[in-house]
Amino acid sequence: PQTIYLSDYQPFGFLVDEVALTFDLDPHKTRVKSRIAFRPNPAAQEADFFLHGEQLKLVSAQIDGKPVTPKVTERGLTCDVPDGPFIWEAEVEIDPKGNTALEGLYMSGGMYCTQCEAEGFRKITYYPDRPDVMSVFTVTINGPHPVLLSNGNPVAQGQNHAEWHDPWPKPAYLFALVAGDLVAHSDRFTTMSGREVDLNLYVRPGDEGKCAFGMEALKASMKWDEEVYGREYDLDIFNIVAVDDFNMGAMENKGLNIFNSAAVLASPETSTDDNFERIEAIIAHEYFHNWTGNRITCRDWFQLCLKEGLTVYRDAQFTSDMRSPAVKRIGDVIDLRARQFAEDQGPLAHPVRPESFQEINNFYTATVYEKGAEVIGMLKTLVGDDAYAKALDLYFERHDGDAATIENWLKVFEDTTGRDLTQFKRWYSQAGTPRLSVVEAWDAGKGIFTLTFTQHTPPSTATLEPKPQVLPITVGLIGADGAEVAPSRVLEMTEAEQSFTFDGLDARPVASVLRGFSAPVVLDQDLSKEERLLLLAHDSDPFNRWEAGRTLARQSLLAAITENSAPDDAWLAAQRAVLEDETLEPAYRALMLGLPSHADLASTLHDAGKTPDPAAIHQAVEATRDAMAERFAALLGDLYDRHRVDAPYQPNAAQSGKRALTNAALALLTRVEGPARAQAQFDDADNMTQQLSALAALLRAGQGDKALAAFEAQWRDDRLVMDKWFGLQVSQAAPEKAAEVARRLTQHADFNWKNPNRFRAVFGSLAMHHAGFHHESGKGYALLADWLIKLDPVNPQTTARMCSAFQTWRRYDMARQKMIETQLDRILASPDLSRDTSEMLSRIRG
Ligand code: DPP
Ligand code: ZN
Repeated sequence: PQTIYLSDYQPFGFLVDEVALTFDLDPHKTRVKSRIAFRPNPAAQEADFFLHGEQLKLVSAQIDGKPVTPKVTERGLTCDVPDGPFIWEAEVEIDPKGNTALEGLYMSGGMYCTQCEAEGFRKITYYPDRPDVMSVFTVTINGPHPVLLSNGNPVAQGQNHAEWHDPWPKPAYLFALVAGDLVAHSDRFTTMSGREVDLNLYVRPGDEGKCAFGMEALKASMKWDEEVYGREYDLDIFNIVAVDDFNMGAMENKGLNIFNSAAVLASPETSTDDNFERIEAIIAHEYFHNWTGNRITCRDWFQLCLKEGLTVYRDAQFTSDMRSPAVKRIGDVIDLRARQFAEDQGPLAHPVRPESFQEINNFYTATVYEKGAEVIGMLKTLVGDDAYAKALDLYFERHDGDAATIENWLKVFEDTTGRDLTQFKRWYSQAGTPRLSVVEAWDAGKGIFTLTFTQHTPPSTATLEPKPQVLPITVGLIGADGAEVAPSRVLEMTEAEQSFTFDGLDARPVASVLRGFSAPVVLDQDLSKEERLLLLAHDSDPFNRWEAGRTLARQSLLAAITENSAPDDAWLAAQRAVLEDETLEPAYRALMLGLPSHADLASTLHDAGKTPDPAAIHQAVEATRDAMAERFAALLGDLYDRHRVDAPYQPNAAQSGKRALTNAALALLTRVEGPARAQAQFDDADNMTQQLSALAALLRAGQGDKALAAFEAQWRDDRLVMDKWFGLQVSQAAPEKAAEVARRLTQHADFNWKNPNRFRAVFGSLAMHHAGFHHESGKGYALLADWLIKLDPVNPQTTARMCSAFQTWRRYDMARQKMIETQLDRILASPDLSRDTSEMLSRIRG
């Protein structure tokens, strides 16, 4: 396969002034007519007329009305064209129903829908399918469906016919079309300048009752973007469509967002609190793309982080404003460490702005998205809130309508602040997670406290010789009595080693370093246990307070794994004090009851030069949870009773927090009390959060068979709830049974493996079940490999994504490595392996 390089970028030889598309819909023989006005691009060197096109049947082509015979290959076509402006017309035939890859125009549950990012438009018609080619689109749709949608504003609606016009020039990846028998949940929004916007959430009949929350989230997002970023919506209509078969979460097509139904449909009976929060965030994310992604798009796919990092950062700000900032930040860091650190420290490591790829779909990664967002957060910390706001205003003013680059983005910060961001730019070009260590010195005579930091990024194939990066390190100092003696201050580290002093101190303080997780690094701070206990009890920074608890938990668990020791008493006592503190929000205390994941522990052991044993990790975590349950039993019972929600269900932060705490308590209590409480909660539940938490506790206790059957009988017709039913059985299985449970579920009549949500419910859960997936039998590896081989010809994108389950394989013992290697080679040997999967596996295998 061909490798594409950032350094090879060339503008396209032609500009597109206008695109008119006509669709005559048919499940197997859809006809697409295109009429495209091209003219030579004065900024381009080369003028080869190459149009992308894949899996298209070319029916006819004309230039300026005269038939032409282009040279057609598997990847596109070339044609001789006139010197000046000309009109290209083509008619192609495509097969939406045969399109199982879910890229381009395809069918899902009887409806037509599209997914064009990154390179799906070329499966719809011949076109320069690259984000820097922007044009105004007019779309005509003919087909026997009550709802016919495309981008922009509706210009004509008739029986089985619709025309749409999008006045905003856009790249082809933002094109969308939907047709089907859909119902709308409608509302209106008045923008800050008084523009009336029609809002519709289209769903399949039967799902009308799951729209209200998504609509409220959309209106809240529209208002927030006006208030916080001054960004107003720019069309008369905004449509969202829910689709069952979708490779990703959702897609920000101009004026017509298409969502995986799991990322938009919500009701108290069928969705958990976590689902509600995620839906709110994804609605916001896609809406925010209207400015950061659509009005200002990317010059090429290497700049993906320009829109994704910024939009993830913006949706995190939104969630913080809607809910609890501390809880949101902690959740994001847990996720960053689990997914992005694993990626950055393994064979798939790549910079936030990659420099080469074979298949761009493989770069919709935690690094581009989540580390990309961290980079924005660091920039904001370094320049300050006011300068950030000014820089963003300039960005929107200067680049509206552009296909922009990271250079453009950084330049607005340089121009507004006068800073030189040359070194900061390494965050975009270097792969790897920096290791930051800190040592302290205390000069009692002078009252000076010195922190000396050292940074080092381990080299990777992506970045052979990493150089020092700019690290904003937020630090506060705590006195022995727990009071803050120096408030948060941002230290700007630029060297490999650098010292910072704090003077005027009466006594040696304890340093609270990297508050708010101010940089995405691995921090090595040699604090004593007493110092960490002090931070856990008193740190005024809620993130670092939680972090102190997490570090103590990790240390206790590592001792349990390597020395078989009992859980640390002092840590448990300090944890109790936090749990009892009624001034702390319940959601925060629920997080305090969490433990580092098995994968986190495996990675920590690996970092310390030890080989992680998944079974030993599992045992240590179980023993620790048992100890917590026994020790805290009375307190947990009390928390469970005191924070039960009696009021009617609301998915808001306050109620969700209480449920998070009571359900964390329930999970532990079931260990010491048996299943009665969980069974009662299951029987009484009137919402999915309560029902599912109870079911999880019952399953873990080995007492879930009856509840599982009842749950299935109740929900068998609800696709999204059944995904939970499939997933939970795997995630709650004992390690030696997990692969067998997954295998049995693949034989269930409702295991529709071509649906990405269902496939992920089973195999995503298996891959996340550390002790189950890595069970010494190797059954987990073999089962996943069987199914990846089966899925690849049907849906390369989802297959390739699931391959990352193997990315940490070099951490484990030789026996496991051999078993995994055998499976990787078996997949690699399958005939006609997709470009997506073969790129992923070759990188993982190394
Ligand atoms: N651009 C989408 C998103 O991240 C993914 N296709 O919102
Ligand atoms: Zn996005």
